[in-house]
Amino acid sequence: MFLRIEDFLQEWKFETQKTAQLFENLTDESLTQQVTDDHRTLGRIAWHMTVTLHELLSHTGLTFDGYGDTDEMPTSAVDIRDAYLQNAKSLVEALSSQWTDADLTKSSSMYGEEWLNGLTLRVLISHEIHHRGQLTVLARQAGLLLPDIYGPTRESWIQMGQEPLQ
Ligand code: NI
Repeated sequence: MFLRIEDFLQEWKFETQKTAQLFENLTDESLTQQVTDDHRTLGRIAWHMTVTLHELLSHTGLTFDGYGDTDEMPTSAVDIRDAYLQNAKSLVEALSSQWTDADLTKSSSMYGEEWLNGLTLRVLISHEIHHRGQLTVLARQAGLLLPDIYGPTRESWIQMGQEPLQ
C-alpha cells in the first residue's frame, strides 16, 4: 500500500527499468517459448504485463492513452518492448498530473472488490514481479541471457571472477 505517489514512482522507475532490460534481451523466436503446449507463451506473458498497466489503472478512473486488452499482440519483441515503455511512461504522466497523495486513500471497484488506490499501485508492482519471474525462466529455456535484477545472474558472478552459487 502506497501513501505517497513519490514513493511509488521511485519503486516503479527501478522495476520498469528492469522489465525493459529483460524485454530488450528477447528475440522474436523466443516469443513462442512455453513450459508446455497449454501454457501461455513467453510473448503472451510479456504482452499481458504490458497491457495490464493500462487495464489495471483504468479501473481506478485514471485515464491515459496506451495499449490495452483489445490491442493485438505484436509479433516482434522490439514492438512489445516499445509498447511496454510507452505504457509505463503514460502511466507515470497520468499519475503525476491526475492524482495527489489524497487519491491513494480513495477506493475503486476492482474485480468485484473495493481496493484503495494505493493498494492497486502495490498490486501493479507485485504483478510485474510475478510475471517477470515466469519470463526469466522461459527466457533461460530459450537460451537467452538475462539482466541482473535484484542480484547478479550466473554469468555476472563468473564475470566478476567468482564461483556462481549452487
Ligand atoms: Ni497476470
